[in-house]
Amino acid sequence: MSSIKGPSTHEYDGSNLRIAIVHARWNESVVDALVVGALNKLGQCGVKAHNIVIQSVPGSFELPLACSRIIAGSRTQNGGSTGDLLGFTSANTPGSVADSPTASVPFDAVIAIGVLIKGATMHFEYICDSVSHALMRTQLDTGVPIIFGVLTALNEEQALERAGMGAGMRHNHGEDWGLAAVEMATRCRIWG
Ligand code: DLZ
Repeated sequence: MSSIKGPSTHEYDGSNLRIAIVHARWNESVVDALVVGALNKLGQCGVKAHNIVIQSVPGSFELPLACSRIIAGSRTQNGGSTGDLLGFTSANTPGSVADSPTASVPFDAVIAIGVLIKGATMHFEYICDSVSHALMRTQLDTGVPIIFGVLTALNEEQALERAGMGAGMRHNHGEDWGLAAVEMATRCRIWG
């Protein structure tokens, strides 16, 4: 049976947009698939490879601060490498798009990607709650759309399915996040 879930698709032209992807490294194989899904959609929407910056952080708990600093850094830096924004290198980024030299142009949107899988303790609940609230607060404080690419899965199977890696559902939610980034970035330019 087909599903009614998900946004209706409306593709926007991303050829003038600058997008950052910030991803956690916990549950890395699933995260990598989601990042590739997002990259594929960004590419299909015309976002140029040199306008996509990828940074990683240890776990999902670190995503909000990283998004905040990356947005602030892109507003103040004067050229140079995006690796300077957080002091990271591109060594552990998945997919074919690595950190690239950038102009001093602010990001139009940031996609925050992480995979939280429930364990035996309350860790999951605390991180899910704090990360979702902090990402929302960061996008409202900065005015830059932050796409919520954090899977909050009750088990590994749920996470794999949502990254297009499961036995059943093959949809990769990273693709939705890529589309959402381009749409929100475009709309925010129009709204001013
Ligand atoms: C500690 C932890 C645990 C138990 N589980 C996850 C997870 O499923 N997904 C994830 O992205 N990160 C996890 N982490 C790491 C925390 O997000 C964070 O990196 C550490 O607590 C250090 O602040």
